[in-house]
Amino acid sequence: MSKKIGVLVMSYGTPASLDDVEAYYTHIRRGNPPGAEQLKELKDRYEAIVGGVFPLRENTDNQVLGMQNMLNEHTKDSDLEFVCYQGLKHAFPFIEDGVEKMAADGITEAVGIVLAPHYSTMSVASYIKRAKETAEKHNLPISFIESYHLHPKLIETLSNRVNAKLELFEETGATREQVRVLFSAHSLPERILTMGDPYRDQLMETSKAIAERANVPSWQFTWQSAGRTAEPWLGPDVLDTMQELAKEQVKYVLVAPIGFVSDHLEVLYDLDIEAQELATEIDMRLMRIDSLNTDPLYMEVLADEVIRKYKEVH
Ligand code: FEC
Repeated sequence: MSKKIGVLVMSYGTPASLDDVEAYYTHIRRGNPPGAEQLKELKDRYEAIVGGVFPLRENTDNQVLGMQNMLNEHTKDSDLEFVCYQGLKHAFPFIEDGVEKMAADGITEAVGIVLAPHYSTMSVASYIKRAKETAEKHNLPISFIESYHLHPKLIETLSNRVNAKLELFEETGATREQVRVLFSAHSLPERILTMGDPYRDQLMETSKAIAERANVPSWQFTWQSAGRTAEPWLGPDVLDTMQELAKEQVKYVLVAPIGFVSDHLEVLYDLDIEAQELATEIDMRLMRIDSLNTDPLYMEVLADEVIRKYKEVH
């Protein structure tokens, strides 16, 4: 009989319906309900997404399934069976629900991974903390992958995506040199830097590795999707960067949101609607690389990392 290992696959989470947005937003704000205007503004953003309101739910479901299939493929000739459980940061099934389900199913060993390649105290560390606390209550040993931002297959697939869009620019008359590639990721409060957080450095490492592999002649890193709070967030924001590039007469921009692994609000609204609107205003041609979603190479990255982590602790 094969040995069952639980895999807690953690992701940000999204509301289940428009009626759920308030509870979701309140959870993100650590229990403080948003004001009526803030709530309306967030609902409006969800409703503006082309092709459906909450794509992250289906995308995460598909990623978990894709990862499960990849793990089965990798372990078919072994006596190990990895079983994936979903745990979301801000929506049902919460991280705690995922761990509890593993315990209820009789899982006695587990590995946890986040659907975000870069480590930060405000993202991955907080997922891990919650999972660990619940696992301890159930005496369930669980080890975690903290980051995988330089996994060769991640760099390969992101480089392919950058190349594909650079070629599209070339087909429409721009040279590669004329296109500025903007690698981007979710901003965080500036105070993470004084905490020695590796987030920014890891993002720079991923950007450099892709730029080298894809032979990108002209690139820079920028932040996006900063939170609506009073404290300073890491910048420059993508919209400010675009304005600066317009002043430098840069006409072609390719945005590569390397901190995200699927299509959701921060990609489909912040980049595809908000940044596109600005691009039209300032007469800039803006494209974005396709999101990873269930890209088989990304599924391989996740499966490789889980198997590697399991072997490391055994
Ligand atoms: O499609 C969806 O429904 C969800 C899209 C979504 C993703 C996402 C990923 C990250 N966030 C990160 C950090 C913060 C911090 C705050 C914060 C706030 C929001 C709000 C929404 C939201 N985030 Fe998010 N984030 C997504 C959506 N995020 C909506 C609330 C309204 C707003 O400010 O726009 C500030 C609150 C706090 O202090 O906690 C910080 C990071 C990631 C990428 C890593 C990960 O996926 O965990 C970091 C997707």
